[in-house]
Amino acid sequence: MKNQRLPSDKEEDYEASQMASCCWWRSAAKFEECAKLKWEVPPDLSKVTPRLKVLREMERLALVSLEGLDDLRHKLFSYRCGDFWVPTGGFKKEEMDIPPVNTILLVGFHNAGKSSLVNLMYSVLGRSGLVPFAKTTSGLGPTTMSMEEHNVLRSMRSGFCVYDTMGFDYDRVDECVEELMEWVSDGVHHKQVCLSQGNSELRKEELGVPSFRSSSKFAKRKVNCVMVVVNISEIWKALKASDKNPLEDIKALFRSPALRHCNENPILILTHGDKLSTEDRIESRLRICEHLGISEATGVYDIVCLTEYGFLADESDPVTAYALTESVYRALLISDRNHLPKKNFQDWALLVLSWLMCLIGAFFALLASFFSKLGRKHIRTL
Ligand SMILES: Nc1nc2c(ncn2[C@@H]2O[C@H](COP(=O)(O)OP(=O)(O)OP(=O)(O)O)[C@@H](O)[C@H]2O)c(=O)[nH]1
Ligand SMILES: [Mg+2]
Repeated sequence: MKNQRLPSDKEEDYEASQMASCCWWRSAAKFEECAKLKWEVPPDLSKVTPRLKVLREMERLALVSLEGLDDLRHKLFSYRCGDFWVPTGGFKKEEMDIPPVNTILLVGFHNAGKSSLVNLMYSVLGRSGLVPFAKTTSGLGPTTMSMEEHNVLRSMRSGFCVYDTMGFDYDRVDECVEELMEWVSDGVHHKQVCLSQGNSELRKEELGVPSFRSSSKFAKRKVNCVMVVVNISEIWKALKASDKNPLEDIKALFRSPALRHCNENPILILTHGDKLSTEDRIESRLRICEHLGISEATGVYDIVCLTEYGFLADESDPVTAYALTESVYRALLISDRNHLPKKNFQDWALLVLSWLMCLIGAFFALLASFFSKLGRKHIRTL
């Protein structure tokens, strides 16, 4: 659709009708108020309720999407890891420990839409058309069985990669959070099996033993930023049935100490919004953000991965395409802000010294236990 040539006035009409169909929030109650507030000088900030903030944020995305998408996409294309780093703490860039690529980890519960989000990234950022790269689920079982590294720009010079992970289980949140801690503290690699999730032996078989063995050859990546993907329609349905458990589980995941390692707050991606009415879609976003204790308008993106017709939203929906691109851009800003200085000689010396102290401590503990046993034996023989 984007490649069709139309006379300029028809092109404008087409763009206007296309925008109208993408701007689902404009039919919301209070939208008029949002528009009125825009023209108020100075704006009365006491009138800006959380609902109006969401509407304003959606309007912002719509406003910049047509002009800004190509610009932002170009920034991602030419991006090299560390480009968004800003000098802090008196260090030079070459003194910082900047990896070859930044790693964005997608996490969420089963069926949230993580793999669909990856496919949408390929489509919007990698201009791959509608070729699905990540396998999505249609049945009951989890589809993504191991970590999958994706270079969504499909470029050899890409400065970031995206990791699709296996969906978590609502019944086993504690285990999931523990495993997430391991991913964040130890790093992740392509084809890494998610062991705490269900039957790991079965999973190894499904992955194929040779590929499982060779998986250790894939580069280990430090997680630089996390995106939590949430099926907003699932949460809303549970809330309507007075079941707060899924919302609590999302909170346990979102606020887990593991995610505090990388950045202040993970980025929140809300999917499946197309399954809700406009009012429910806004209301559920407000409820989720309030429960998580985060702003409803910053660092949160409502991204429909699949339209009601089963197609990827891609560029035919400029607002979705822009929101997706901005979420990746934000993830890279966060990643580059959190690089640490390289270890210097003093750090290495301290590390070696601490290991040495541990060894000496263990040696003396061993000696103590040996001699105490010897002493007891000696007393018994007397
Ligand atoms: N209507 C609608 N369907 C979606 C959306 N996102 C994903 N889906 C569908 O939801 C189902 C689950 O999507 P996946 O992308 O496989 O979810 P996942 O999080 O990768 O699931 P696991 O790999 O099992 O953890 C698929 O049938 C998708 O087509 C969305 O925004 N709207
Ligand atoms: Mg998946």
